[in-house]
Order: sequence, then C-alpha cells, then structure tokens
Amino acid sequence: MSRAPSLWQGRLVFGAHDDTVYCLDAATGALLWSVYEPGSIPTMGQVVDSQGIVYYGGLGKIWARDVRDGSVVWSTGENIITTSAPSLVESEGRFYIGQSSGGWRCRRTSDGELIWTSWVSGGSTSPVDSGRVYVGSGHYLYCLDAATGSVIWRFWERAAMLNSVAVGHDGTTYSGTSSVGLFYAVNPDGSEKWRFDFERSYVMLSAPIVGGDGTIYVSTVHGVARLGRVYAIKPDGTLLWQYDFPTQTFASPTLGPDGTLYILCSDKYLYAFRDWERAAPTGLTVLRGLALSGGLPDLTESDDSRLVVRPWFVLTTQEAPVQVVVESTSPIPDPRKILFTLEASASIPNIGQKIELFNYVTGRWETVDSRPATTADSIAEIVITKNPERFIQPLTLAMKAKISYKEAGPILLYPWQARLDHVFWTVYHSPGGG
Ligand SMILES: [Ca+2]
Ligand SMILES: [Ca+2]
Repeated sequence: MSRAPSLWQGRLVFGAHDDTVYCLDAATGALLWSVYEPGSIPTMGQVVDSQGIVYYGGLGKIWARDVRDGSVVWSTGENIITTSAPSLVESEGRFYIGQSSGGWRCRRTSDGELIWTSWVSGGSTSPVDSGRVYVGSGHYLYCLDAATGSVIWRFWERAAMLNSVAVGHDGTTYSGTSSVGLFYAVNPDGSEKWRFDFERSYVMLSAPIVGGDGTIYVSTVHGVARLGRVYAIKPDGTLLWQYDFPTQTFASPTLGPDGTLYILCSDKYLYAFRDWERAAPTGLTVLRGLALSGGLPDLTESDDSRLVVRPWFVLTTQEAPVQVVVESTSPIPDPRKILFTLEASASIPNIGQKIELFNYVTGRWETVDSRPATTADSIAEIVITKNPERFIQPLTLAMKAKISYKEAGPILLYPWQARLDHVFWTVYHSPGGG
C-alpha cells in the first residue's frame, strides 16, 4: 500500500507499487524526478530531513537520497524487508525502522549503520517522542526506550492488531486496529484514555497524524465497498468532521505548514483541502480620525503599505479619537471558530489599541481585545471559539470589526498616527464540513 507523500520545500516525495520513487512539485503536480529499482516496492513510507535527504526502505535495501535530484547518498543491507517508514530523530542523527526479521532497528542517518536491535517486530510508521519509540505490533502497542530499544510498557487490544501510531502534544498516543473500526487514545503511562468507533466497516490502515491544534486526522477504508474516509477527531475523542472519498485512501494524511491537508487517494489523485478559509476586508469606514494616507487595498496584505490615521474631533473625552471600521463577508454562516488578525502600529508609545467585533445577536459592539499599540508593527490574533456565529450577519454573512486607538498615558508628540497594515478574518468550518 502507498503511504503518505513527504513534503519538503514544495516537493512531494513518495514510493509507489511500480517499484518507483516519485518527486512531484506540490503546487502543480509536475514530475520533478523518479527512480526505478526493480522489485524494491518502496511503499512502506519515507521521511525527509531538514537538509532534503529522503530515507526509505522496501524489499532489499534501505536508501538515503537527495530530494533535489534523487541521487543516492547511501544505501545499506541486502535482503532487508522493512515493515515501516523510518522514524527520524534528526538532532541525534538517528532513525528507527521496522524490519520483518529480527525486529525494530535504530540506525545512523549519516551512513545507515546499526545502533540497536529490538525483539519487537512488525508494525508500521512509529513516532519517536521524548525518548520513546511507539510501535503497534500484533495485539500490542509497545512503548520502547529510544536509547536502548527496551520495552517501557505495552497496551493490549483483544480485537485485532494495532496499527500505526501518532503522538499528541501532551504525550497521548493514538492508534487504531486494522481489522475492526476502533481507534484508541492511550495515556503516557500506557492506560486507555478513550476509544473512537469508526462507522460500520471503516478501518484504519495507515498512520494517523496530529495537527497543531491537537486535531487527529485518520485515513480509513471500507474494505467491502472500496471507499475511503478521512476523520478529523478532537483531542477529547469526539468527531470534528469527516470527509468521504470516491475510492480507497491507503495513504496517511500529510499536513502542510499552512494547515492544508494532503491525501493521496487510490484514484491516483492527490487531494488537498483545508478546514478554514480567509475573509479579506471588503469595506472600510474611518469613523473617527483623519485618514492621512492609504485605504482599503492597503489592508489586504502584510506588506508595510498601510492605512495611516491621525486623531481628529471626538464628541466626548472618553471617545477614542481614531476609530476604523473594517467589513468583510464570511464564506459560511456557522463556523466552529473565527480568528481575527490585525497587524498594526502607532507612531508613538502610550497609545492603547482596542478591537471590537459587531455582535449581530445583541446588535452591539463587543470588545474582544485591548492592548497597548506597539511602535513597530505587531500582530494581534483574536480567537473566537464560543458561539462565533454571533459575529456573522445570518442573511448577508457580513462581519464588522472596529479598531480604536486612544491615548493611554502621557504622550510626547501630537498628532500621533495609527498605522494599519493588514486586517483579515480566518473562518474555520464546523463539524461535518469538509
Ligand atoms: Ca508590516
Ligand atoms: Ca498592507
């Protein structure tokens, strides 16, 4: 089965059943290079280090190649059958790889030489975290000491063989069974945290991954109907969303740095999707203050081209002398999360910056952030996870933000300036969305 492609500097690398390793341009899908080794079946997965060296096994040898052109850095062994992708610990110059005879090996990245051998055999992609290697093999999830290969604990599952493993940011391990649709979260001490039941006949055959916000992404297949489905599961074990593919997806998902999820499907298409969308500003009103330069187009990019506003008349002394209202439109009415981002600065210290979002339920502005403005551009990111739909007009999907500046202490120079470089909303899809 094909595993997930690896992403390095805009290049996707993966092995296929035709004994070939491919490197594609991630943006266009164009072939950059390929290498053919007869009988190698390089489909157990690969890993790419920060220098652009890809490590992988298969039948016969373990290889290290340069992702730039596919040239060989080293190859090791004869008659090796690997059962996993290599798990890399680049800072220690080591990787861990499953072999069908003799068990798990720890090898050097520089030349592939052996550091230790474990009696635990089989299992596929295994993460290394805080000095531990996690291997799903037989009826057990094993936790091995990364330094020596000795077993720290093992988690038993009666139903079926445990499969590939992922580790969360808190040390929780995630693994599923390959014969019944069960998915487990295991505590760092080896005890069960929760279990998640995939619907009907969907089973996990490839490694889950954990996103930056702790969301667990699992690729599953329906063996009878030959369908694929990806689950996004929250860290508490409840479903965030699921997405159905036209055919089976044997590959693990891969997350790009911007949060785009890549999935290789058996229909030979690489699917790229994400659960968020950007909403750029579409309207601007300077409510209080005098616009000195710039306008709406200056707010759409972080490029140091800014809307600059100075204080002007106010009706009362409590009122902020600079108030800017920015409008946008949400792509959906019911997001699970809204992120509001402002990159701005003030010309002098002691200026307070306040961000309000318009609450369409109460019909009032709601303060979501208040902080001192910085004299160099800084970014305020406001996350709304509780009832975010209140900030979206239900019929027009309009969104409004008011950004205000007011003196917060003694100032040395008047008039001062508020300088807004970049304003945008990021809207995250609800559970059930794709
Ligand atoms: Ca800037
Ligand atoms: Ca700008």
